[in-house]
Amino acid sequence: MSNPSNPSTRDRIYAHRQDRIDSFVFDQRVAAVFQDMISRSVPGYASIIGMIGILARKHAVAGSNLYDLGCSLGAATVSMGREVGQRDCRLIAVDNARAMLEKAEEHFARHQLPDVQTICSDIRDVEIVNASVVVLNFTLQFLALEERLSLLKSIRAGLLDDGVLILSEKISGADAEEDALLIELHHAFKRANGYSDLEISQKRASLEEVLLPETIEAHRKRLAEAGFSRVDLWFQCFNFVSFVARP
Ligand code: GEK
Repeated sequence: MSNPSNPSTRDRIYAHRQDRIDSFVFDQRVAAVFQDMISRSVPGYASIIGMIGILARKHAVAGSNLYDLGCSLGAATVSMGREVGQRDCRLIAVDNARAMLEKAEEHFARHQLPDVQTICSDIRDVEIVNASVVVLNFTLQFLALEERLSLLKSIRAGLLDDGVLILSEKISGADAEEDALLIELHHAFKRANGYSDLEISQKRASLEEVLLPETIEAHRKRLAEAGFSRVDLWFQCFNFVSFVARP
């Protein structure tokens, strides 16, 4: 299962013992190894990216906007662009980490997607309009809990009647026992992908106050409160899930 990637882009950020673990930030160092980091850390990441393209193909309508909020290197945007092809849609990729967005722009050029609009901004400050597809692929989890509902409401307000929100999140289990099991399985997955126990524990400490997972139930409740009438869970592997939510 390990992924013998190019040594220069291999994620080794937490490989050495650090005296002090700072909170995780999406800086240049992370951007340089992000592809390797997310592939070896999120079970099913490649499948989710592929399926976002399939969902976009089903829901994208001509003349509408497709948003990738917290796009990182733009993998979901590329997947949508590939599937939506000649349809007259605008792809909009947003991230507040300049280092990520610069790499995303290179990625779009390499994939012949020169028309993607990139916006370096906090996703809370971007107005969602005329949207047939909105993607939050492992991004909402980085917002403070009290900021999540208003973002979902503004996405709901900007979605067309037949539009969809694709929301992927790291979750916590419904009770302590399930949570412990999911975490244990996730760590086993990371170990199988070549991360050491030291890397796993230091990364976990750095994310402690930055990535705030919630239960599936909490997500369903908030999505309903934001005005989504239908929420379906279409992917789960361990503590990683993805929902498709409709107005
Ligand atoms: C993928 N979707 O590969 N505003 C804008 N961007 C933000 C904010 C914010 N408030 N908070 C976090 N980000 C991607 C993976 S990574 C997930 C998403 C992970 C950005 C942050 O800069 C980073 O690029 C991204 O959200 C989260 O499909 O690293 O676990």
